[in-house]
Amino acid sequence: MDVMDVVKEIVNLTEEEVKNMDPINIMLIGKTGVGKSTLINNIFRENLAETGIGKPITKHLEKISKEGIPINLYDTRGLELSEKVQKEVRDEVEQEIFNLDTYSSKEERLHLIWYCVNSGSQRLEPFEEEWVKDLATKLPVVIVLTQSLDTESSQKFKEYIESLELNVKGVLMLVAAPYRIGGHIIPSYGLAELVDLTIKIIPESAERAFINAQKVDIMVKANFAKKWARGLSQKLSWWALHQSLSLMHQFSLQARSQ
Ligand SMILES: Nc1nc2c(ncn2[C@@H]2O[C@H](COP(=O)(O)OP(=O)(O)OP(=O)(O)O)[C@@H](O)[C@H]2O)c(=O)[nH]1
Ligand SMILES: [Mg+2]
Repeated sequence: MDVMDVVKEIVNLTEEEVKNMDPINIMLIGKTGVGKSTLINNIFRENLAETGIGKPITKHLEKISKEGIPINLYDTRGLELSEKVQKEVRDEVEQEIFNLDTYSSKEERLHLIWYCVNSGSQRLEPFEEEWVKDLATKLPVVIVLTQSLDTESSQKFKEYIESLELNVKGVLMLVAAPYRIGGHIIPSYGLAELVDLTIKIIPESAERAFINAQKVDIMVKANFAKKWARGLSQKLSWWALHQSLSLMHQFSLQARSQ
């Protein structure tokens, strides 16, 4: 089923309503080669990721959208094993999450994260475990087990990840694009389920974004008050200086006249 059909079916919307729907903003994170761009291409049913159509945000981040589909996907790339690169990517991603949460308009605010892990690797690195836990305190996270060709071992991996209690909204197995192995074709599956779960999470996420926006509003006001107070104190000290100078002047005049 097409993603648009899933969106329409779940939310029960007409074409017109979908057009006017605020987009769902999702960030994809995961190690190099797990299949994030493949997932994006298959969500949009077009080769959009890595064709230069995305809007570059930073060195490792790109925003990918398609006319008529109310979903914006932020694709990260190059999360390699090197600790230096990992830190660089993580810093960029964290900064962008903060920026989108703090400075962007309501339509641009992030709703959730798809953290992608290759099922075949059967491994979630310690740095990923720690990062996912941290991300889950900021936004709803769905762990996407990509390239889940062997459903039996993928299911075991899924259960293992669930047992880690990372506070994520779900762990989902999928194959984003059909695989050709020898003469066989393994069909894709799981895309509609991912969109379905995502849309169910959105109301909670929108509420969180609203609360964050309020927090930000308070923060902005507090900052403004701080700046204003600082300006005032500068004025006050200027005023105090002025007063003491004029007092000194008066004293010296008095002293001279005595
Ligand atoms: N057939 C098939 N191939 C896949 C799938 N997922 C990933 N691959 C293959 O795995 C390779 C890497 O996938 P990408 O989607 O480029 O990985 P990525 O996560 O975007 O990697 P970076 O951009 O480097 O971070 C590609 O050659 C894909 O063809 C899938 O669901 N089906
Ligand atoms: Mg990619």
